[in-house]
Amino acid sequence: MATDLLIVGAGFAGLCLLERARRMGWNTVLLEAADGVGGTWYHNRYPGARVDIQSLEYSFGFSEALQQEWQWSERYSAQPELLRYANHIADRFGLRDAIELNTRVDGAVFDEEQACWHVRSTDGRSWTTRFLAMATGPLSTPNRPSFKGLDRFAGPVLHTADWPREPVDFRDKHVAVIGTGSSGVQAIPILAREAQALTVFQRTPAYAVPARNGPLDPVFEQRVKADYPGFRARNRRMRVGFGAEYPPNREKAVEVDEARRQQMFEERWRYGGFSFLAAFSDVLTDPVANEMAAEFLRGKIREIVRDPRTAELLSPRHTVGCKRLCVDTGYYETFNRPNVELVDVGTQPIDEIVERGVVTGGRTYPCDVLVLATGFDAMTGTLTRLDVRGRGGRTIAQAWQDGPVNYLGLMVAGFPNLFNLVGPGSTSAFTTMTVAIEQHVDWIADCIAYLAEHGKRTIEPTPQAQTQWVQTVNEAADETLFLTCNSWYLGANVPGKPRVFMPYAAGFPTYAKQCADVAADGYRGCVLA
Ligand code: NA7
Repeated sequence: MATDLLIVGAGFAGLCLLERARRMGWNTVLLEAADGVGGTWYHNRYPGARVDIQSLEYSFGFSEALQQEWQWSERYSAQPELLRYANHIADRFGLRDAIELNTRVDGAVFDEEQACWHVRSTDGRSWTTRFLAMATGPLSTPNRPSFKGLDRFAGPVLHTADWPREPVDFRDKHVAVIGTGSSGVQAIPILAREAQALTVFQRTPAYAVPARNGPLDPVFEQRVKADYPGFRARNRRMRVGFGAEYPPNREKAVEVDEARRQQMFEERWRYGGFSFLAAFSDVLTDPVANEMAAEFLRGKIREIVRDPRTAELLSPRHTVGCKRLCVDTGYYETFNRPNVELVDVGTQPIDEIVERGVVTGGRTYPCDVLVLATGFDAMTGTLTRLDVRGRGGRTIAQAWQDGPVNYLGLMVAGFPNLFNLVGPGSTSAFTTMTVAIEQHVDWIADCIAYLAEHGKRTIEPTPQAQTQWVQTVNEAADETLFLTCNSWYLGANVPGKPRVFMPYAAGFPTYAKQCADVAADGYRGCVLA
């Protein structure tokens, strides 16, 4: 039997869409490759894995009962609690009977005659559905660099995004970590405490601002819960979908005196997390202001790290915020430990991995366990690996060979009735994920309902509307400093990937309004048939 909607992925986005589909009364199935729900929070079980947005903001607002009853224990929740939250949603809203676990989708074909999708899994099963929603996540395909000799390594090779379920014992082990993005920065302080010795291979140093994590303040929680809808609405008006409690400073760093600049940077450093980037309104747009913020952070590194050479190596030179800012707990402090060594692989890349070590700059660094904190083939990596074929048998990989093209980030020309959630062309990781997800879920649900009301079977964007949207996304990026470094936003972390800025950088309110206007205009830019 054909379903109304088939969702791929049981992460936060898939669960949220499934809950809505249930309420809409649609016959829906959700396919998930893993043996549990939770997506990102299922796979990223590395020590220290934790959300970098405050828990009260990184949570769903679609159900007042849910947001009232759920209790976060910390200001920034750790992975196990986030995984419990995903499972709670699946149970509380009775979603499990629509979810098929251990079911890896490997392809889908659009049937032009019947106007439906035929979806198949790796174990040979198939489904037919009117609408297909890819809730496969923007950060879900691990990036595993092809280091020479990696397969010869005698010990375990663990990727942060594909971490074993059983606890890993690092006692008496010499551990090597490659990568110092958000995952590495979270894992390194804990691995340093657990392992006998830790060697960190750093290609690009990271800017990190302390999370100031701790138990959730009950007074703050009470205040938020007294008016959760108002709290959500205020956050939705923020460019990034969070931070309304501690709004951006409207002053410009370049227009205030040195004392005021230091005071504001210091205040935000003390508050912690992403608020630092909002210390002044020009930090992310004016290179001079950005360098002031960068120098403040480098000053903190010099204060914290005792060995001047290590402090210098840890000091980034790129634009702050160009790569996602890391939100840490004791990261720089870790390099004061006698059992931790930092190795620069920015100037001299890793030559090879040998049976019991990593070779770079003519030296072999011994290790028993290798941790790859090397990130993701972000935003496009999961979809382009699937054999999803639209009109004329064209695959997403073909349509996106020069970079992702789409309309509003939600739909791709030639792929009718296919929706992509929180992927390229939408604000995605530039907005707190739960806010971005709920906006997409609302839009998709309204769209499907509209088609039913108007007796239409399919919707797809016109190539012209798509081209214009890609231009809009590029123009928004041109106004920022995000093009000045090699980030996963640009695909620059994966060799050979087209260098295209993928998220939409104009801010959540602008994006949400554009999506709403398109819908209000009867899905302007789309063909409804
Ligand atoms: P990131 O932020 O992409 O970080 C990956 C790290 O791995 C980064 O330091 C990379 O250096 C490094 N890397 C990647 N390939 C190599 C090779 N070949 N050699 C040495 N070092 C390498 O991924 P994360 O998992 O930390 O975080 C991803 C997002 O998840 C994060 O932004 C949050 O949104 C949550 P590079 O900087 O590319 O020089």
